[in-house]
Amino acid sequence: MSSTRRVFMMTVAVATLGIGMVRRALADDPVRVKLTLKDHRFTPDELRVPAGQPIEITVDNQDDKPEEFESKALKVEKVISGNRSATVKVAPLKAGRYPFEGEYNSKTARGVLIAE
Ligand SMILES: [Cu+2]
Repeated sequence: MSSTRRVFMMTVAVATLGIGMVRRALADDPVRVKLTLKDHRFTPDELRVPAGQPIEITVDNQDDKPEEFESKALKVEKVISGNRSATVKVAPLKAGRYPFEGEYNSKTARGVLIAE
């Protein structure tokens, strides 16, 4: 193999590797969504996210009282102090509906995450 051809092949190999890494970074990047909790209600109370990608849900608790963000379907549970926010990570989901609630006020603090 000529040295010119060898350099060319190496350049192609490095470029291909580079593209592969960028693709992987994009696929692994979490989809970030935000929920606001106020007067013990979530806004929005219905969230749509892509299936098959990790999700990060930030819950901004604008009430003075603590709340526990909980979803058995998503296997998350997190206490958030009053006037604080917290972020929970969710592994890539299959398409479907995943209800969540504020456990301390579950009559009003309810919502659903829809993966599609
Ligand atoms: Cu709980």
